[in-house]
Amino acid sequence: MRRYTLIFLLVISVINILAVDKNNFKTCEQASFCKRSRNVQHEKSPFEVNIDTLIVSPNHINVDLSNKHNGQIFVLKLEGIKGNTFHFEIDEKSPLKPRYRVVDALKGEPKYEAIKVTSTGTDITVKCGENKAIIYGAPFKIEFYQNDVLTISANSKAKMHFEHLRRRQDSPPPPENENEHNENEAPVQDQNHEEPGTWEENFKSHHDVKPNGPSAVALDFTYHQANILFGIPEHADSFALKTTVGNGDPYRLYNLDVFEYELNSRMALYGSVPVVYGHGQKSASGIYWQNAAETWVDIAGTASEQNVMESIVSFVAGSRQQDAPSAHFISESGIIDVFVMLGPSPNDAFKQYTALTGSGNLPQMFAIGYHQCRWNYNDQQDVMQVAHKFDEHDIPMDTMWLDIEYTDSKKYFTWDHQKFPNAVEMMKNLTDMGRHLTFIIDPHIKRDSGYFFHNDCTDRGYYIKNKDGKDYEGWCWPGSASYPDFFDPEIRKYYADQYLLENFKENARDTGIWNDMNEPSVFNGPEITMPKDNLHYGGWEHRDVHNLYGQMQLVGTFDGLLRRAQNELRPFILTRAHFSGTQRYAAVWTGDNAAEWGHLEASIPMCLSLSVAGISFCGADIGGFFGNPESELLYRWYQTGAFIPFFRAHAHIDTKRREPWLYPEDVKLIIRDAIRKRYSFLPLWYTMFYEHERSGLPIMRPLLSQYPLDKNVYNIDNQFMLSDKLLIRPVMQKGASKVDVYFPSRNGDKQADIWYDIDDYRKIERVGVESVPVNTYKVPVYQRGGTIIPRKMRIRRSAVLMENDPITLIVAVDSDKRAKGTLYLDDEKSFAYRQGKYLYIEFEFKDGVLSSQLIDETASYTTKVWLERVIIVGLDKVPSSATLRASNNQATQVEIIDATKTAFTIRKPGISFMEPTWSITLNN
Ligand code: NBV
Repeated sequence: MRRYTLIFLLVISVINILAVDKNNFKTCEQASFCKRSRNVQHEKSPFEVNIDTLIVSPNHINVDLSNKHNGQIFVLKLEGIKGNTFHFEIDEKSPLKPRYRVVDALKGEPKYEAIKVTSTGTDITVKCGENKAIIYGAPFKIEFYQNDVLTISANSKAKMHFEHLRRRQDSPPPPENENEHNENEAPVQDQNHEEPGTWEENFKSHHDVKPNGPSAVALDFTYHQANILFGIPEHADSFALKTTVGNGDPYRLYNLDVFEYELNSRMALYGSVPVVYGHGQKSASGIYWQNAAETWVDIAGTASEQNVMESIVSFVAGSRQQDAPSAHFISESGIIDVFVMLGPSPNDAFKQYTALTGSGNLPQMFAIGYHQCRWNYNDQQDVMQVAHKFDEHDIPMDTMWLDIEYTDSKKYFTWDHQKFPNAVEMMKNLTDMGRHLTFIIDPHIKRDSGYFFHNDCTDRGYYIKNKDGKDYEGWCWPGSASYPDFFDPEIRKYYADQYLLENFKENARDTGIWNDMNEPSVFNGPEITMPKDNLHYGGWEHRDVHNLYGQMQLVGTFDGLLRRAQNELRPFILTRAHFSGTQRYAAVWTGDNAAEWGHLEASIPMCLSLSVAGISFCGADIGGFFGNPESELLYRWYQTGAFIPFFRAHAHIDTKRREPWLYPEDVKLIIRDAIRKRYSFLPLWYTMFYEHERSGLPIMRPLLSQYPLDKNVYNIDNQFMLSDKLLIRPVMQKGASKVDVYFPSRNGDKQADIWYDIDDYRKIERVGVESVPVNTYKVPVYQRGGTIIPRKMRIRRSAVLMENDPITLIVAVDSDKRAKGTLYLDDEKSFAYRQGKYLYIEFEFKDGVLSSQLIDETASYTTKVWLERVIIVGLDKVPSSATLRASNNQATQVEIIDATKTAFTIRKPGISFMEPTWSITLNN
């Protein structure tokens, strides 16, 4: 009997190892503000506009709103922003104390635009450019029109909820004069009927004292032109959001360290970006809900969840019209602070979001190469051996990574000298190989009286405080730990200083930094994070700022790395926690996934959601963090990861070593091929990263960005585009010998683009699904006809060493036999490009001539890079030769080689990319 019990317990524990413990995390029912706000049900919103209070300014209006149920007064401010965007805020008119407003998410002050205001009776119309917002007075709602098309409305479902700050009935009476400004306070008798959890809340053994009482804000948005909604990373779920109303919990945004996270889940994960886009055939739009407190988003009416029965019933009833999709945002505190982005195309909406929150900085070239990580590389020798093995097996690799075990007892900014007696020499050896090192620095600080960082933070009062004003103590890797308050500029400065070489001597000016556990993760805290009643700089509760904490650490790290190299090198940082604006500081990875096929598949919708939310530099642990990937899973993961912006293999400390050469030779060769393919596309990647910084458009894109009219692409999660050039359909099923690839339509009907398989230039010109055979090496990737892609075909040990290598251009023509493309070149590491030290080149192929010219004529850069070959794909005839003309018009004949039915090569034009203009004419 006992034996069976033991086996049973063992089985249960194994099952547990593979699944998230949901009991550690709240449901909406258990988060009292979510429960209260989600249940708000009004036939008619109690909020009304007090039109007499309207004040019109050149860029904005202000007007009071009142809640007819309790007499509370609020102020609505609405303003126009250049580029089809509106912003509005709703706050209490006379709050008991100020409510939190998010800092640092926006990249700066938005560019406001003049408005024209008319008002009739109770309603107000605010015109801005071609767009307008109509504010309806009673009941209150706002409609946003893009060029006269109703695109988004706010509060049309009457879900607006605003819990004004109030005093608790049993609290001591306030000092006499304090009440003077608050004549609008709620009648206290209401409080007798308040739900449990309103004034204090328990979760497991944790008690939240809620000194400010209820403070939730909520509002619904309807996307009138949309069929699907997407956004709100980070969730391990489909790209298109599912209907949650009447169907489980809303999506949750609360930065959390979720151990062994589950797929197809709306549970919160490490990051939160509160932006929801809507898309339909007519237009796309978005709502950015700027709030850093715990937030839930309830979704209704999305096509992905359209119930078949429901459609039959509405068809029979004669109304085929489905309700437009809607998103109901619910946050625990703060104000209502909303940006309405009116598109009208998906790419317009993505750009509107990055115009507000910024785009990612162009990384150094090494950072877009391949990263080799595991928890942990044991010592200095191990690191160097692995680096050398990559050379031995002829596999490129740019960065070795060190996880927490390199430190002296998890004290960051120190090294374990037993294992790493000479870290500086190790870094130098890597640099000599053309490689880099990235190491981890977590935010928890070991409470150890022999640790300078802890002593400084204690002496100077740099730690986050608990509700009683004492240094908060939690439990994390080092044992008892405290957390610096990165919201305080002085503390950030101190923290940034720790990265400087004069302070941290065993560091180098170009190491990358990995900020992990920055949700923050607290092993013994409520929901594995920090208590909400903890206190920050400015007296704000942790409740108000939680989702921003990790980002404020990044602000410090970024500043430190900049100053470490005298502002000469672009910092490379990887972060786990993220929020709106994180892209300005760091790359993001999707945390602790598992060595399972489902997790490989999930990496695509997860990175797509991050990409449209501004965070283009995204990736997932190659191979899966937990567990041991079988060979096939590992190589399929490498093949997928090679086409995803951040390309890093990583593994849990308890997993078997999995460097490529530890697998059978044939598997190693497939992995090598995938990594080498990545390196051959580095010039394209680098150009895409530059263009992302410049335009704000994502690098990795959902198909709807290029094919907005094709409804079939709206729910595709296993294909994506890189820029507007490549279509990727990775192989993500075990044992697959073929995969279905969907070739999208340009007009929502039969109009196809031409595609060329990047491996053999096979041409595909169709709309619909094609079953493509795949062998172990095959990754179905297609270049869109009409594009020109730069590649480098001489693969070296690292990206850094390929700097001066020549370029191959792949010209893939469209149905008019034309194509266009770009190439960006600079020193691949410094900020000199911001002073005009770069070349940004445009290529055009038309009427049998390939020409090159500078996009930015004032920029210049001295480079050794030259044109090695041009492969022209999709022409019917092979020319006899080609003539190259440089800017001085001197003509040289160049040879045509390797002609097949679909492609031929112009051999060695040999022209330098410093040549401002040149052309190659095909001769018949
Ligand atoms: O630092 C150890 C790990 C790290 O390898 C991983 O990538 C992070 O997501 N870290 C989390 C802490 C604990 C994981 C169980």
